[in-house]
Amino acid sequence: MDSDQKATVEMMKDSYGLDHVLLREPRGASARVYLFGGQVTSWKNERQEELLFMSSKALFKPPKAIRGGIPICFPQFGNSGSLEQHGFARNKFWTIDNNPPPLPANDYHNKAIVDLILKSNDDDLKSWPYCFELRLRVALAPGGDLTLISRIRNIDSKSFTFSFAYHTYFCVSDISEVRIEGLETLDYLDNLQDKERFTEQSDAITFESEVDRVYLSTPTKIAILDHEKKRTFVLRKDGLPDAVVWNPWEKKAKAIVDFGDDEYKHMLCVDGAAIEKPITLRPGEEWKGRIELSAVASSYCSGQLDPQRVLEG
Ligand code: TA6
Repeated sequence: MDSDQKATVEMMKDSYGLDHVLLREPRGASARVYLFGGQVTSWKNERQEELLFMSSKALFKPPKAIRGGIPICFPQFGNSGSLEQHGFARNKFWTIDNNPPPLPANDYHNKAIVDLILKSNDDDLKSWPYCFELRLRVALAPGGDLTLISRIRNIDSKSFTFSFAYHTYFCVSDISEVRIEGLETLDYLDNLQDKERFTEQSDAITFESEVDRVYLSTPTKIAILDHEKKRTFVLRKDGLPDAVVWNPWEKKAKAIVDFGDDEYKHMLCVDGAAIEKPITLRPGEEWKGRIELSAVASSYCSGQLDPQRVLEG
């Protein structure tokens, strides 16, 4: 597509018969959003490089969640109580939202956009007895920035409380050459040590073994620097105070059926999330949580790039 063309939104079916939407912007970037799970499964830059991790063993067989991309974790992150791990939103079929929130022209000029919705049904009510509407807007901007906005409305007659995460699998060249900037000095809950609370001591997060943490009260912007690819992912978030950082490393990777034994080397989950302080909505109230992902060239090589500049830019 050349630059004077418009952004496009195409309904497609994959080889498994699953419906998805292909978003393309004029300079060639694209994103795929599956109606199953309301899940972004692909985000490519103008050079058709895949920026999100998708396991080669991912099962596109509902109701099993697709291993990769950006699964939506709602109404819970984690596995407490009667709900399945990370809730049921990623295991359900969503539909195109025919009554989407307004599209302010200046926000969405020439962006490729799809609006999806998941409404509570009788089956959901058995495991989570609250009526809700979960809307997801996915917008691909000229140049390739990807925005996800979720809106959760309580349409019940009683309040409910939930936690939420965009469980984002970034594609990285080599996890041992990746660092995260923006979480230093923060407290985190360590899922590998019974969710015990610690304070991050290092001036950047690097990876030599399994990491499974929820960083608390994190900044709006987090940078993920891929040294080998000279690429920095910038995650901007609103309404999502926490950030999950997860890499299963070798032993855990081998134990996950829909995950290749060596794939831990090429992925890193950094999730915009609301976990420490679950959100309570009274009847009629709505919550909104947003992430914006961008991938910028970074000449980060032994300190040349000032990560702080990326975070402040
Ligand atoms: O903190 C991230 C995490 O909860 C890990 O413990 C691991 O279970 C990961 O999510 C993947 O979960 P899933 O249900 O997608 O296999």
